[in-house]
Amino acid sequence: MTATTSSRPISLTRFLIEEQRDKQHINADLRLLIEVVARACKRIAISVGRGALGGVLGSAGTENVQGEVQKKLDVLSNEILLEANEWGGHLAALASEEMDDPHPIPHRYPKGEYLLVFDPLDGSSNIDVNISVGTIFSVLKCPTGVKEPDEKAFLQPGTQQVAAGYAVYGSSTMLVLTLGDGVHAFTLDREQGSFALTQRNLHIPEDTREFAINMSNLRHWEAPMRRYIEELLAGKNGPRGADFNMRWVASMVADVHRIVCRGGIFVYPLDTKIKEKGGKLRLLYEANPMAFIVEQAGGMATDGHGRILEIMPKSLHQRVPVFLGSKNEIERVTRYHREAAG
Ligand code: AHM
Ligand code: MG
Repeated sequence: MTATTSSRPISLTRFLIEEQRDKQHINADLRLLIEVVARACKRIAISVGRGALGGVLGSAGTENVQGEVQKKLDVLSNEILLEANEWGGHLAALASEEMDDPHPIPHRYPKGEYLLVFDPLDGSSNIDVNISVGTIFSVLKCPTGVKEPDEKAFLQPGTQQVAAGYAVYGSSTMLVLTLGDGVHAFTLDREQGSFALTQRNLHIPEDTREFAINMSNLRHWEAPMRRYIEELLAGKNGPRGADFNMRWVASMVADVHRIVCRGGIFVYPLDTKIKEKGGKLRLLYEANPMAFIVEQAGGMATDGHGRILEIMPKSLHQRVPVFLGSKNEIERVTRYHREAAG
């Protein structure tokens, strides 16, 4: 039997047009924004996929605002996202992990009502060893009346996000997206050059026996964190009465993607090494978009005490502890922290 039109997967373009036309869930500018980000992610996927042949592995010899050595692919991915998003007229400004300050829209182009903030290539330490990396993005509205958005315009709690997503450059390239109405996954069809909808309404189970954490920091953690993990490690004979499994890719995108697909928790808690900085992961372009996605998929995301999405940001590159994934485990580990705080 020949395939009918209706059996073909829905393209990202068609999905977005239906969100706009049938559900009136997004407007034309937000649709364009998502399409442009997806197109940029395709270009990044090509560069990542070329690996050593593209001459893009290794360090760029520069540092970002956070004092981290930038990889060539960090810089390239940032440029790809900037260039793709500057001229469409859908954005008021952009900000990124790789730039000290927000990037204004050049005066020669029209400006739109949205702000885009992103981590162009998350999991940089994995680039040179052919392990999954990704792009994370968050979309906010530019505050009314602000013509030249500066850092202040971006300092909005995660509850204000109108869209968020990530692309994971793994064995296949996927785009996972929320527009505030569930979480949907698209797979890049390399022959067609377009993203096709492969799963609607991803759901994170409430219970899990799988956790993701950098265990090498155990001795630096705070007491409630140690208590929680030690209980998991005690397995069947411990207080939890069950064996737990551990997975740690060290690419937030890949670790969160696993959780969005089959449940689990991802935790990057405070430890004595990073206490002064407030945490490891950045609120605006790592924690917030992932928290939005996880909540939309039925999971939970906290900073160990309260909901990540309700944190009022104080600076563009602010860091926070991150606890996200299957609800019942995140509730428990958050409770341990709250109890310890008294
Ligand atoms: P990056 O944005 O510079 O890549 O840093 C963030 C990454 C996350 O992807 C990952 O979860 C974490 O840092 C890994 O940390 P660690 O080096 O402790 O394993
Ligand atoms: Mg990152």
